[in-house]
Amino acid sequence: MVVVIEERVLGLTPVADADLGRMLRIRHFERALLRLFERGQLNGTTHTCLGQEHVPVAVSGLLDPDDYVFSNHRGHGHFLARHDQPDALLAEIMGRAGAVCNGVGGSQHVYHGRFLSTGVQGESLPVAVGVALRLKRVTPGRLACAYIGDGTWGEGSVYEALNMAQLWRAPLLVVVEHNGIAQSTPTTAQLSGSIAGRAAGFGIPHHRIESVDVNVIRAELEPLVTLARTESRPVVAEIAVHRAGPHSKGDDTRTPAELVAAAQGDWQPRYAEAFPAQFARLDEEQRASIGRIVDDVLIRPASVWERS
Ligand SMILES: Cc1ncc(C[n+]2csc(CCOP(=O)(O)OP(=O)(O)O)c2C)c(N)n1
Repeated sequence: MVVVIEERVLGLTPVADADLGRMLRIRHFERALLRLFERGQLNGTTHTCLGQEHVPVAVSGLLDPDDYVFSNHRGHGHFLARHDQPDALLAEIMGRAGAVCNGVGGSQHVYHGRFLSTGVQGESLPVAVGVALRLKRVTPGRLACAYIGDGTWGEGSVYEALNMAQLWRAPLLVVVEHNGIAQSTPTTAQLSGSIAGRAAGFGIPHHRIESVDVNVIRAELEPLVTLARTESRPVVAEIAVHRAGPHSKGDDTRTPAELVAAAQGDWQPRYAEAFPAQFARLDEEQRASIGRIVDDVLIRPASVWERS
């Protein structure tokens, strides 16, 4: 399918309220988490997806309710783009009543419906291949979508999984959020060749997307998703993003120049400039909504894990 998007404001196409609202909802959720940490109201660790919120919003618009989603350590946006339950996710991260996994999974290990995340790099892909094969047999046309970072291409399990996925024609959509850094290691210092070349080594179709425009990303992804569904095969979508926040909380090792470049690549100020009235309205709506959710979750009792 060829999608032509002509109307642009400051390089961005007009965005639906539902998409921009969800991107801002995730942004305010992540900011709230960092504030809670600063105040000592959140324990453990967390990795926010600041700067990358538009990717799962674009991807989720192409997913079917029966598809599976596999997420990683930076997974709040992946979850919130799929399930609009910020209260249940915040309760999970804080170990409060109403937590999506009774508070035993925390930020990185969430299992809900057809969503599964793991903090162990490279752990999800082999599982996603197995689930994709099951989907192929039982409900043809459905797929497993797995989000991984560029740094995770250093894990051997990624290659074992891609090998079997291609050999067995598993309907697998691998979404690579390429932010150019893995914790504190620049990708240029740890990845030889390219992700495109590595996918090609297995004969797996690959497409790299440079835009921060949610409509453009979705339009460029759509043919790949269709290929995975109709021909039952793995595909790799690599999306260039900027990590607008630290790796986890206060651990940003990038130089001032690199931080400026990351801020300039962030979708948020660009949407604010291109669509000021729409942005201001939705931003205020989501800021207030997440604020109410935080206040509500903060006064909840501790979650209780009941074995079933
Ligand atoms: C097997 C394994 N090794 C190391 C870590 C520690 N760790 C967590 S995130 C991360 C970097 C991941 O980089 P990337 O895949 O590019 O994702 P990003 O953090 O940039 O989103 C590392 C080394 C881990 N979680 N799992």
